[in-house]
Amino acid sequence: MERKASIRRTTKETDIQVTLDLDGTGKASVHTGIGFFDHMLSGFAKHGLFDLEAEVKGDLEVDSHHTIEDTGIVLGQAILDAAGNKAGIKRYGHVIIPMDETLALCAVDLSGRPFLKFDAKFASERLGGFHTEMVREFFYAVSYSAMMNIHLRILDGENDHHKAEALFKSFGKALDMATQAEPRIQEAWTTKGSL
Ligand SMILES: [Mn+2]
Repeated sequence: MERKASIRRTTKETDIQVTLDLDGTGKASVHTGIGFFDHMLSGFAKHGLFDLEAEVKGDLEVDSHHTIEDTGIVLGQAILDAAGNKAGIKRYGHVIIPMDETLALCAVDLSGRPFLKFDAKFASERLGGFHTEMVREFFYAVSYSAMMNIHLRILDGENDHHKAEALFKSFGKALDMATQAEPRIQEAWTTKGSL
C-alpha cells in the first residue's frame, strides 16, 4: 500500500503544498523562498529516504516566522496522513548522529500524542534568511500536527549551521526508523489497540 500524502494549506500568510512519500529514495524538490530552509528540508528527506515536494509561498516580507512554522504544520499533517493507522510499523525511532564537531540526538514516537522536548542553543540570530529560533518552532509545529512525540538534543557542538543541519537530518533518520515495517505484527504496536 502506498504511504504517501499530499496536503495543501492556504492562509493570508502562507500558501503551502507538500507531498511526502514515506517509501521514497531521498528525492527532494523544495522551494520555500529561504535557501537555508530548503537545505534543511532536503537533508531531512535525503537521510530519511523520503520523497518530498514542498512549494511554499510565505510572507517573507514580514520575516521567516510564518513560512517556517506553517511548513512544519503541513509537513506534520503529511506525516500523520501518510502513516495512516500505523499498523505493522516500528513506531519508535532514535538516532545519534555526528556532523563534524556537533553531536545530535533525536528520539521519536508516533504515539498519537503531541509533545516536543527541544534542547539546543544557537549563538547566531540567523543562518541566511532562516532565524535560528525557528528551528524549535518548526519541530514544535511538526510535533502537534503529526501528533507525535519528538525529542531533539544537541549533545555537543559549536557551529550553528552544523547544529541545525544535524537536527533536521537526525529527525529524518529517526522518523524513517519509526515508519519502517515490523513484520512480526499486523496491527498498531500498542497495548491500547490503536495509536
Ligand atoms: Mn550544510
